[in-house]
Order: sequence, then C-alpha cells, then structure tokens
Amino acid sequence: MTHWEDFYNTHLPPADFEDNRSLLKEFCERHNTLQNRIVLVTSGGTTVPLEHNTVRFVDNFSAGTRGSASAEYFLDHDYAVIFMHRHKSLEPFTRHFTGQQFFDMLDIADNSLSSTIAIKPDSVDVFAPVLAKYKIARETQMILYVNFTSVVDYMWLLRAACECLAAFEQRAVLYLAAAVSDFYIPEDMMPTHKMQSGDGAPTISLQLVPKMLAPLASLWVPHAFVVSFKLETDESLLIVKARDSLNKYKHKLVIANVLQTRKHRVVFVTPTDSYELHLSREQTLQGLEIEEPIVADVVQKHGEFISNAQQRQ
Ligand code: PAZ
Repeated sequence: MTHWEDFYNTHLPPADFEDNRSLLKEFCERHNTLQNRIVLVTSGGTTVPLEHNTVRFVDNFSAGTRGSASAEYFLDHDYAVIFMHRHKSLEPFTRHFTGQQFFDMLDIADNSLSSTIAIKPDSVDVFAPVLAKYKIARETQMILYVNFTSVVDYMWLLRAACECLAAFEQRAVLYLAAAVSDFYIPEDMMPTHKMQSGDGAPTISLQLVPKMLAPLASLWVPHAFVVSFKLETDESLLIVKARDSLNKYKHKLVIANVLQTRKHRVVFVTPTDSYELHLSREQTLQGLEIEEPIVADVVQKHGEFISNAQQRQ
C-alpha cells in the first residue's frame, strides 16, 4: 500500500482545490472566533477513474442520505456544519424534494402579460418549514458546502478541512459517513484517453488506497471527536471490523451498519461498549429518520468528551 504522504506527493489536487481551501479557512476562522462547535460531515461515494480523461469510473455505493440528513440534525443542535459531499449526491434541505417532487409542488398561472409561479396550497405545509430552516442556515452562515467526485479529490479536501479544524481542538467533530474507495488506480498507471474496445478486454489492476484515518486521528486533528462509519454486507463481520478499526486508529466511535438495514438499524461501537439504535416499523412510517437519534447520541458523547477534557486541564 502507498504511504499516505506519497499519495499526496504523487496525486495532484483538483482544479478547484485552492478556492475550496480558502472557503474552509474563512468558515473555520469565523466559527472558531465565535467559539462554536463544528462538525465536518462527509457524505456520498467517491469515484475511481479508469482514464485520465475520464469516461469510465468505478463508483462507491452511497446516495448521501445519511450525510445530508445528519447535517440538518447537527444544525438543529447549533453546530456549524462543513458539508463535504459527492457532487450531485443528496444535500441537506433539497433532499426532501428530489426529482419531479419539486415541480409537482408548483402551480403556474399565465395571463397575457406575465406568468406567476406559486407553491400549491396543499404543499405549503411541507415546503415552508424546510425552506425556513434552509434560509436560517444560509443567512447565519452555519453551513458550508464543498464537493468532491474522485477519491483523490476527497483526500485533498479531507486534509485541507482537517488543517482548518485543528484549531477547534475538542470542539470539532468529524462525522465520516462518506463511502470512500478502498482501491484505486494510481495516476501513473492510468491511460490518458478513453480505453478502446478494439484493443480487447482490459485487465484492470487496482491498488490499495492508504488509510487516511491513521494520520487524521493521530496527526491532523488529534484532539477532535472523530466518528467513522463502517458499512458491511455480511452481518457476521460488522462488529469485528468496527472494533478492528477503533483499535487500529484510536478514534472515539465507529457507527456500524449493514447495507440492507442501514435506514433503521445501526450499532454504536466505542472502545468500551457496543449497543444498537433501532427504529421500529411504526417510527419509520411516521417519518422518523434514524439520523435524528444518531446525531443526538453523537452530540451527547461529544459534550461529555469536552467536559472530560476541561476537567483534565
Ligand atoms: O448515503 P447512504 O445513506 O445511501 O449510505 C450511508 C452509508 C451506508 C454509506 C454510511 O452509513 C456508511 O456506512 N459509510 C461508510 C462506508 C464505508 O464503510 O466506507
């Protein structure tokens, strides 16, 4: 496996990297001056391009539901939120009205002079509270959106965000819900142009992506409250792998989930304990989202973590 430092030395940052770095710096400096708590929420899946001029890529599963819903609940708990997401995956607030849903909520009235567009009366009750929360989050500048596509973009943004979050010490939470590729093709092993079928079936050899949780937890943000997610498809591996990860990277919490049941069941794995959060069928039908109790639990643990650190000082 490539060492994480070599990864950055051999993979160029994305074209919009400096712009995003300035946005992150400005956002973090403002919220640090205000002594706010802050969370970096990563969301969505990373891609692995197969060509430099990318036509084809390997994708990681994630719609961005976990991350986008969680970002809204962190805002409810007065956290400043850096929402670092896969380009075009679900985003906080707009996630409630995807695809045709939004257009179906609108009415258009034409007369000879102009057209008027309005929200249908029976949609106002659904739309107004979400819009109101969105407006408050934007006007109070409590949320910053930055996006990535490939695993290389993700790695550059992650490190830049951590550099800005280090100053928050215990007040920062990293909530790593994105599905990040474990395998990739290094830039120097990738063809420049679209692979041609006339050349026959390609043999694609993937390499291991370095585990960034290692430098993240020990070097970049050593004082932050780091929460990672672990996705498995084999239930029997779930807790073993989550515990492995905690032991290896020494962060605070792993939230483990199985692909098929992730929307109503997760397991919290801490260094000393493990327990389940579960939504009943009735709760799901009532529209309760599992991210609400997940975030409430993380916020409570983060509060205790800050208090413990203050007592040690
Ligand atoms: O974005 P989504 O709601 O469709 O899925 C969320 C998830 C399953 C990607 C997330 O909960 C998760 O487990 N992320 C970490 C994935 C991993 O093990 O790399």
